[in-house]
Formats: sequence, structure tokens, C-alpha cells
Amino acid sequence: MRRAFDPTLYLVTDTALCAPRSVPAVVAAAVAGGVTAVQVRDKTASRRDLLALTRAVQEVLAPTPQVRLVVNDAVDVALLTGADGVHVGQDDLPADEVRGLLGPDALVGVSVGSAADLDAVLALPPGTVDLVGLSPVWATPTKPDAGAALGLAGTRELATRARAAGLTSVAIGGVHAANAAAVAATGVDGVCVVSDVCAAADPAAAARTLRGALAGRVPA
Ligand code: TZP
Ligand code: MG
Repeated sequence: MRRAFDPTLYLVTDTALCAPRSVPAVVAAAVAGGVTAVQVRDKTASRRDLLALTRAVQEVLAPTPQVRLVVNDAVDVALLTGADGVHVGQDDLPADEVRGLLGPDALVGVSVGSAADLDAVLALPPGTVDLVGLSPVWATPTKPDAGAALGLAGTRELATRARAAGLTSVAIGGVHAANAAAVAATGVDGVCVVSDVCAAADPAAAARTLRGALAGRVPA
């Protein structure tokens, strides 16, 4: 059965930004601080290492089953680990193929950087995509090739259309505690962060601060 997904504060991991701490250690702290969902993302890891990393994060998340685990790109890793879902970008496997591989209960997320990207998602059969990651809100050193910034106005436009179509939306790219409330006010269901938590001296405190900034602004 499909399990509920809380997108309020969605952590996307970056192994280099977590170092010298391990990704699972940072995830554990971040969840203690209030992160509601986790995506394992490592563009440089071998498939073998990504599998091991995903399993290690899964272990850390075992005591908090309400915090869903999503794998970036790697459908094979998601299948092998029984992770909750996969997030794909515009150059990854098509969302309908991912849905076909993972089945109806998985969470399928897609990155959307323009109205045309959203049009393509909305043209798919209902139930193909659960979540769109609106990105990037702002340019970010974490992903220099993320494409043109949507800004708050562009994010709002896409979030409004996503909501009307019954899709969950989250916003990513340059989101930090100081601007999280403004991002949430665009109408997204949650915000995604990488560096604000992964690079923080105290990831638990960083997550707590973000949750404070989001309190009452996104559906909890
Ligand atoms: N996709 C679009 S922007 C981005 C990803 C993975 C990185 C966001 O990183 P940060 O550090 O939260 O700006
Ligand atoms: Mg990708």
C-alpha cells in the first residue's frame, strides 16, 4: 500500500558537503532536527557504493518510518533496497518508465524547471508522477548546472499549476533558513535543502531552524 509522504522539509544528501561526517550520521541528526523526507543523491558514487549508502541511510531511518527515503536516479538501487521511491531529472529515465518499474505504490518525483517541463509531466497518465521538484528557485553552488532560476514568481506559477493538477510540489535551489518562509509562501508543499543542512556545523540545529521558519507556512 502507498505510504504517506510528508514533503515539508525534504533533505537531499550531498556526500562531499557532509564530509568529514558520514551521510548517515548527518541524516540521523537532520531527522532529529525535523527533516520529514530524505533523498539519497550522490552523482559520483559507483552503483555499488550508492547501494551501500542507501542501505546505511535506511538503517538510520528505521526508527522513524514516517520519514520516507527516495533515491536519486537509480531505479535499480531503489528496487534492491525497497526504498520508498525515485526522483528523476529531465535527462534521467522517463517518469512513466520509472513508474512501470517501481509499481503503483512507489513515490515518483520529477525535476521541473520550466512551464514546458510541467506540461510534459501533466501530459502523463494520472498517477504516473507524485511529486515535482521545482528547481532551481535560485542559482546555487551546490548544482552549478541547475538551469535558469525560477525566482519566487516562477516558483509560485509552477506550484499553483501543480496543485491544481493534484501534484505535490517542493522547491529546491538556494533554499536556506532566511528565505525558506518566502519559498513556502509560493504555495509549494515543502522545501528541499542540500547545503543548508549537509554543510551545517550542526545539522540537527539547521533542520530545527528550517522547521521553525516553515511552521504554519506549509501543510504540516
Ligand atoms: N537540484 C536543483 S538545485 C539542487 C538540486 C539537487 C541543489 C540544491 O542545493 P542547495 O545547497 O540546497 O542550494
Ligand atoms: Mg538526476
